[in-house]
Amino acid sequence: NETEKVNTKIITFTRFLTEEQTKHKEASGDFTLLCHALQFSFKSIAYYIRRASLVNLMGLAGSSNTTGDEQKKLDVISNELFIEAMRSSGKCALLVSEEEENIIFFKENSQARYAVACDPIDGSSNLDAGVSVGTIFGIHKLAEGSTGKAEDILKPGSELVAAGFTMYGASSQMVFSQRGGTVNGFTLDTGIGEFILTHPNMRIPRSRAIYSVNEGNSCYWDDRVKNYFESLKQPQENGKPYSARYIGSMVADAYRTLLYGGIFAYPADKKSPKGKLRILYECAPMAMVFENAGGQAVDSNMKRMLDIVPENIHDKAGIFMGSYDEVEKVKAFHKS
Ligand code: AHM
Ligand code: MG
Repeated sequence: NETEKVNTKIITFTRFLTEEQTKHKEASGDFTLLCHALQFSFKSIAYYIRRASLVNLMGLAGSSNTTGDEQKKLDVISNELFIEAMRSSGKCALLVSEEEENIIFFKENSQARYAVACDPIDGSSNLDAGVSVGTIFGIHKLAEGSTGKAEDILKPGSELVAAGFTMYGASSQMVFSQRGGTVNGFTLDTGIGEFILTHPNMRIPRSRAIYSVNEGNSCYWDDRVKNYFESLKQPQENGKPYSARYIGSMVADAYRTLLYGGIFAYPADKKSPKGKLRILYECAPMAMVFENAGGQAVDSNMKRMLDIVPENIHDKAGIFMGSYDEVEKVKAFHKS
């Protein structure tokens, strides 16, 4: 009959942000408020995903329920939640979403100084099977004097102010990093409705014999990519080949790679010469997280992912990211 031991010294994401803000004397609090709006959208999306099978949110948009109401697909709901959170924060001048063809300009937020790119539900083809999906986000600051234009978001990942993702799995995990800073992981405690700092200063293992790629595409790969993955399947120094792990949800594959190490790839190939994953809201935010955790991320030409400047908001790139030494190995293969 022992009384429950309660940890009263928990660091919530809110507290974390407040403490970060005090480190920057010049900070106005705008960034903190923008992040509060972000975490609200993650909590809401997590909530709707948890309830999905109960309230029939799964399946295609456009289907009707018994009362004839339009049922919305989860990725439509998540996109709308995200847009509304950014609009109402007052701190977001423009938003790029995977679900929107064009940039959304929030003209009413005339004092806003930030531009956000997001994929509200990445990996949504996994939703109906209850497999982990996630939201990916990147935050840029507007140029001095700008009130928001396309150039404010068509920037290389190296200029991101902050980036990260939330994975909606057995629990919801948020990974957050600021430019040049550490990577911190938070777990959503649904009881108190707060993201709690559970993974401070995340560091990706230097190497690990795990590869994560859609091998079904190997017939489209060029020889270098084929040979590289083939080499991983041969016994290594310890006599064992690499293990394959591929969920098909970038956020889930990336989260595992961040924790366990290894390599995640979606190479450019003959079918998708520019790759499949989008630079602004898939590749660049992940690249910043991986670099800040001690790993690396490059495109199919072995160019640093964070240096790639997209011309259009939905531009794609091939990607290889993961443990430092695993990416070094890919680069060496590319040269040979
Ligand atoms: P989506 O943004 O349409 O959900 O597509 C992105 C997803 C990533 O999460 C995942 O890494 C990749 O597509 C999987 O693609 P594939 O099914 O071709 O392996
Ligand atoms: Mg996506």
